[in-house]
Amino acid sequence: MNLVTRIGSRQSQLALIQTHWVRDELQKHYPEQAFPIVTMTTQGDKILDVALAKIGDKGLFTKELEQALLRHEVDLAVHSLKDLPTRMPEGLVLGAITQREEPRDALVLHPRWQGTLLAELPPGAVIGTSSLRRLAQLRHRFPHLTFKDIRGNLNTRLQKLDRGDYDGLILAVAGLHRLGWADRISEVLDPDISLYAVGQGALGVQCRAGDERVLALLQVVHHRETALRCWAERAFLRQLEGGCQVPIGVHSQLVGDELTLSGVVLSLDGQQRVFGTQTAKVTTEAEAQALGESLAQTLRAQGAEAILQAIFATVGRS
Ligand code: DPM
Repeated sequence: MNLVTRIGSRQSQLALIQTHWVRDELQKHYPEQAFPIVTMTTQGDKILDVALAKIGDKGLFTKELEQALLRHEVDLAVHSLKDLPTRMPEGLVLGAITQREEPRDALVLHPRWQGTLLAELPPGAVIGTSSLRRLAQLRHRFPHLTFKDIRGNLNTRLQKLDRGDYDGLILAVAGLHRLGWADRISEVLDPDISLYAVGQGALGVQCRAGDERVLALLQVVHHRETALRCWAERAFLRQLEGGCQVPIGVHSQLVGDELTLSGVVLSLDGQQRVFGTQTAKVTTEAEAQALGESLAQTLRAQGAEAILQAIFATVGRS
C-alpha cells in the first residue's frame, strides 16, 4: 500500500531544516510510505517591519499551517515548539514533541568584540532582540546596555550584526546549531542571566485530533523526557496567559522522574522580577501540567499577578 502523509512547513531555511529532520525520521521508519513537504508563508514571515511583540497575535508563525491541517491540505505540521501557542485550535493536537536540543539563549557578538562576555560589554553597547523575555531579563541584569529591536530570519540578522548595526544579538543556541552557525556563539547564557522560552529547542508536530494513523506514525519522533518538561512549561505559560507579550522564562530539569521547573515573570522594563522553583514526581502529562500550573499560581501570589495586570493594562490582552 502506498500511503502518502503530507507535511506542512514554513519556508524559512530554519523551518525547512527542522521539517526535513522530522521527514527523514519518518522515512527511515516507514520506507514504503511517502512524506511530501508542502511549504507556506505565514503572517510572521510577511510582517517584518513591525516589532514582534507589537503585532500581538499569538500563533503568528503557525496559523496558516493550522488552517491547512484543518482543510486536510496537509496531515501534519512541524513547528518550533516555542512558536506554537499553548492553546490549540479545536480539532488539532500536539501529536509529538521531539528531543530537545540545547534550550538556552546565546550571545552572538560583532567580530570586534570577540572574546568578550555579555557582562563585560561597555555602557551603551547595542544588543539586538525582539523578544520581550530576552529584553526584560537583560535589562534587569545589565541596565547599562542599549537594546534595539531586530526582525527577519537568522541570515538577515547576522548580516545586520556584521555590518555594524548592533554590537551583539541574543539568539537561541538551537537555531544557530541547526543552521550550522554554532561557531558564532560567544557565550551560552546561564539561567541567572536568561531563562529560556517555553518549549525552546524542541519541535512540536501538530496533527488533527483523532487522526489515529498519523498519531501512530508520530510516535517515532516523540521524546518522552522532553515532552514531560515541555508539558510542564506550557502549562505554566498557559496558566499565566502569556503569549509573546509578557516576559516569561523557564528552566526545567528531569532527573529520573523528578521534574524541577523554574519560572520567571518580569515587568517590561525589567525592574520587577518574580522567580520561583518547584519539584514534583512526574510520570504523566497530567502530572507535568499540574507542576506547571502550581508554579504559576505560586508566582502569581508572589507578585507576578501585579506585573501581568500592569502589562495587560498597557498592551491589552490578545
Ligand atoms: C518566539 C520568540 C522568538 C522566536 C520569543 C522568545 C525570538 C524572537 C527574537 C516565541 N519565537 O524567545 O522569547 O529574539 O527576536 C524563534 C527562534 C527559534 C524558534 C529563533 C530564536 C529557534 C529555536 C527553537 C523565534 N523560534 O529564538 O533565536 O526552535 O527553539
